[in-house]
Amino acid sequence: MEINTHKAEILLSAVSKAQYPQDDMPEIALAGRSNVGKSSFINTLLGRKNLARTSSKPGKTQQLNFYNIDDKLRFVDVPGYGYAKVSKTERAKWGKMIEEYLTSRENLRAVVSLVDMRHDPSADDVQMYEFLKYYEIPVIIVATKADKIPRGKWNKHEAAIKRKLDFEKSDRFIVFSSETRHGYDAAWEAILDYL
Ligand SMILES: Nc1nc2c(ncn2[C@@H]2O[C@H](COP(=O)(O)OP(=O)(O)OP(=O)(O)O)[C@@H](O)[C@H]2O)c(=O)[nH]1
Ligand SMILES: [Mg+2]
Repeated sequence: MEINTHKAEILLSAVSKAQYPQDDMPEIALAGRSNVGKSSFINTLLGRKNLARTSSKPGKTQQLNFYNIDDKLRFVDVPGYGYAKVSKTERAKWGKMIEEYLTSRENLRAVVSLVDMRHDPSADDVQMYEFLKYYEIPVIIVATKADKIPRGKWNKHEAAIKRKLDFEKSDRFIVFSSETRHGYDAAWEAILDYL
């Protein structure tokens, strides 16, 4: 499939099913801890500086943001989990919103699940991976912020993440950096494979 990655725009933001776009365009969702780099990943893949809002303040993305890419696919930026300063009520609302999208959205082709390459996956990261496995949603693990680790240590970090996740060999694992754009081609290739 030929995609003009520069032809991208935010389509809409949604908090519930009734607000999702009503068509059958394939969607790729981005999930991960708050501040892990989901919005940066989207911007990098689209060659844009700030289409998806990024912030050093975690918890910035509060809704499901749908991005239309060349009328061929959509990215869905999902609010990050594990942000401590959110109330219990907020967290429950968040959980319901994500669950509703992930378990019922027919357009969904795969989830790009981002983890911070510098650290072992958190309990939330592991839970997300298990959740996706349980619902048989194809998953692409993207280990981001690779620029913050010396190359000589990449293999060690990758192995540690895979071990902690109980990573399935048939899934894709991509080492990524929004700073250096390392992993750009591999990420697009993995995404297009699921469309
Ligand atoms: N060095 C480095 N910094 C990154 C990378 N990706 C993201 N960041 C930085 O990490 C911070 C958070 O990035 P975002 O893309 O806003 O993270 P997010 O996952 O969308 O966060 P929420 O919307 O709060 O869930 C920003 O300061 C980014 O510049 C990366 O690959 N390398
Ligand atoms: Mg974000």
